[in-house]
Amino acid sequence: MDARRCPVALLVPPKIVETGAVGRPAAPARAVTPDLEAPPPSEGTLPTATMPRLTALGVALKAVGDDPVAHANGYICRESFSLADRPQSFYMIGSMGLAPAIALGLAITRPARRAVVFDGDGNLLMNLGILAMIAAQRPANFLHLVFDNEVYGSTGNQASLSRGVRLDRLAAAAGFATATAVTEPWALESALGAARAAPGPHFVLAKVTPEEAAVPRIPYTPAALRDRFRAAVLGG
Ligand SMILES: Cc1ncc(C[n+]2csc(CCOP(=O)(O)OP(=O)(O)O)c2C)c(N)n1
Ligand SMILES: [Mg+2]
Repeated sequence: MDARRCPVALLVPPKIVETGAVGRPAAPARAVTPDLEAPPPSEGTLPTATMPRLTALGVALKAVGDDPVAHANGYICRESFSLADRPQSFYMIGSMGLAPAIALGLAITRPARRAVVFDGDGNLLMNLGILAMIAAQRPANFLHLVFDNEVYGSTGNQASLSRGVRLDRLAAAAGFATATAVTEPWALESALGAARAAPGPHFVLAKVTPEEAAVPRIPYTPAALRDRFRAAVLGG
């Protein structure tokens, strides 16, 4: 690049890049990479999660009915797609942190309908300011559900800061109408039922295991996803 003074593209096959792996043997696949020093557990630490994300997604998809859902990118999309693909599911491809902003725009422009976001801990941590934006806008029809597996699961389980930072408390401090943390499927179902019965914005933190289901990639192009989502939302 220096010699030719022009941009260079490097194509790196999967499983080559691992944070902190230089000079030492590769870590076993999918082990949690302790590359972040976990902050000391805050008061009121939640019980260890036992609920796989796929189970939590199944509960959530049932609870939201026909509501439009903006999904954070990565395996959240893929697992949701594998359980129930629907035109009112928008799967973010590539961009982290932006699903709640899409759902917020929808909530503001379509106040008669609910807007839901299925978010990830890593995604939310990349755009924490969105909590303040949602709280400031106070959309009564907004539901922010975070599947918190405490890792960047889609890229190999690098540890995220949600292990020691209660994301639900950040949402409560920002000014969400309600903020609940759950670790069990029944509690998730009940939290989502309560959220749908009262004005929001609501925040639900579902603590899930880093387990990943063997699921296919999203087969649609970003443009096709945009168009079918737009048609579903405008038609509903
Ligand atoms: C700006 C940016 N950085 C990194 C990535 C690669 N990436 C895709 S998904 C993902 C992990 C997302 O973590 P989380 O929201 O916790 O979801 P999980 O995979 O754990 O379900 C990462 C790092 C990306 N797509 N965009
Ligand atoms: Mg995660």
